[in-house]
Amino acid sequence: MTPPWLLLAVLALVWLRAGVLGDTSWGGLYPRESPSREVRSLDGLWNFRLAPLLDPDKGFREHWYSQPLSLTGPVISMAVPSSYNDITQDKALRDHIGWAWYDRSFYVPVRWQEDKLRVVLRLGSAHYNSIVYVNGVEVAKHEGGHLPIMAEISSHLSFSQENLVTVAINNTLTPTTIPQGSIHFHNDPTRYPAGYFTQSYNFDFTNYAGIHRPVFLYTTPRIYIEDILLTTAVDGTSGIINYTITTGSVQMGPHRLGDIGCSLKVLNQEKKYVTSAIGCRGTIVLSNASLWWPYLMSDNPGYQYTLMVAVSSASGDLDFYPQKVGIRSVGWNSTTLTINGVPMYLRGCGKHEDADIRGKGLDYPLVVKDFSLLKWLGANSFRTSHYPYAEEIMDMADQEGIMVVDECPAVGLSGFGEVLMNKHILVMRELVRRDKNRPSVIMWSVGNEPQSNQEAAANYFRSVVKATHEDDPTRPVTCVLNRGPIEFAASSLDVILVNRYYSWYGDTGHLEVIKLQTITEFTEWFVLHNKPVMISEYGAGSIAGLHMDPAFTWSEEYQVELMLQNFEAFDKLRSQGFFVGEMIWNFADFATPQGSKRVAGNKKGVFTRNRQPKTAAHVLRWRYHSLAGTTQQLGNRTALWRHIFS
Ligand code: BDP
Repeated sequence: MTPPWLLLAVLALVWLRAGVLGDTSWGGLYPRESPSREVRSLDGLWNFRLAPLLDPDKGFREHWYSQPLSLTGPVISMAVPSSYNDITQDKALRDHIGWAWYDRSFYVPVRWQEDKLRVVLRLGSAHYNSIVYVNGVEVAKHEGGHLPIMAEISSHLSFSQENLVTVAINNTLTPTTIPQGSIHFHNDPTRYPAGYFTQSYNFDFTNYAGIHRPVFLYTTPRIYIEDILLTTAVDGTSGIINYTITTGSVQMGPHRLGDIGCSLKVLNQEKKYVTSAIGCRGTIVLSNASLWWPYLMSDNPGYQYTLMVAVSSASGDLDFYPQKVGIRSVGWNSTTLTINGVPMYLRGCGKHEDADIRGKGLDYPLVVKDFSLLKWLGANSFRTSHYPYAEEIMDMADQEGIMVVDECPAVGLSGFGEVLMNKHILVMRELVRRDKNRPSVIMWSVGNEPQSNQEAAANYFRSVVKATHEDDPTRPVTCVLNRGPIEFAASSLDVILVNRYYSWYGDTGHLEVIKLQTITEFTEWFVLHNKPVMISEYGAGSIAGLHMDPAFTWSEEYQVELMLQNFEAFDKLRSQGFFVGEMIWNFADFATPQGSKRVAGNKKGVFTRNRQPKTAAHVLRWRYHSLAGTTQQLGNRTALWRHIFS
């Protein structure tokens, strides 16, 4: 029997093995093709094996990464991207805690070697902790489940034979991971088998694990565009783009690098030439610019130009990268948020990356469906509750004009020690660096529902918010709160977002108290903090198809009546001038761990997990289109809803 202390030690050891943040905290520009760059997908079916629950270190001890996994034991096929949990009938796979191993082989063209290209391997994300090997050599380590992992692998490749990429992933959460979790050993041999342990965490969504986002190989020349930083502003009818291009280079051997020059061409949405600029840093002013506007705020929302960025050197290398830019300004003061100088009211949803079978794996049909539904609702925004979403989703938000509150994975934090804080700052830095150029991102959220009634939260959040502002002074920073108006985190924030479940978690069944309680509390938040306030979560669970009248908890009627009461409160708060938005919880039903408080998942969706509307979705659609002044666009059924709401 393995004694629990030994298991603990082993877990700690494997944890340490992959535990340093920072190595690969820059995921690089998203892989895009250009005249100088090739992109190849490594998505598909990989080989897969779990490490034994009670011998988590086995794969490292036996060097599973140094040869194909199929040679060191049994493997199954695993879809990439996808979570591994719900793919098979195997409970052990669904509930696994610890290391999981993936591998696949691939070829690279000899031409890449002949052309002396730099080859990069990039995973959009892998949850939570990952180590990546190419041909048996460790090329990257990354902590954190929702941000990219990048490694330059040129010197590890074989151009004449098959190559092997192996990824080891560990989903264990600890008190110093973001988000936090803990492992519990159950040592009573009369009640639990030897070595028995469980994992708990302070959030309700399933801690899905796996290679969740696309895996790419891409090439660049040896002198390449490393990063591009854009900020934009609006001056009358002119659009201003400030840009900084950072270049990188790999070993040039005996050759001198020479001076590196940058240039860029601005193309409009029809890909027609608009203007150009020279220099690695500068400002471009476009007269009569087409601005980036949110959905339903313009006839052409989500307008983006393309900057074709180029770098060159005396040795002749040339790299190109097509970088989109949406010109817009975001402003805020003590009562208002503005976009292009116009006050904005956020009408949206808290979401999850979540669907059956694939869990949190990126799924293009789902991405298109979700944006179609957001637009059908008349929503102009969502929050990436409770972690950064896939870049492919963020691309859609940019393109469709859907504003995003971009949240890091710090959900339900407590403790607020220095180790946690430093990691939190690094995660924010990674997130800001990834999403800094996105017009859709109008606010950063450093977390959701921290236990910030603890005094230690004051300094902690001051530091995290300060670091975020240092990296990006152009957007407001928030943290989603739920403790009560006297919160230690609140004073550092630019905008106050609050989650509140009147008549659901408190006064359950008493819909009549919602209006009074909501107006009282949100007014208090404003009075105490003198900052714009919005509700970032409210809602009720409903089982699709369960109808009860008078309204009863879990029925569709209860969910709808709760919404209608909230709407009355929101309208009143809005009229007082400081209330800047409403986001319902949740866009769709989503998976949660097994438990006695959830019926096969969290059912607060206005859509089912399969993205079919509950009655709530129709009501929300009416509300959002009314707020946008676009109910006349709703087609024939408008008459029905107008009738219901009149
Ligand atoms: C909120 C959390 C959210 C939960 C929700 C709920 O922010 O993640 O899903 O409660 O209980 O407190 O439905």
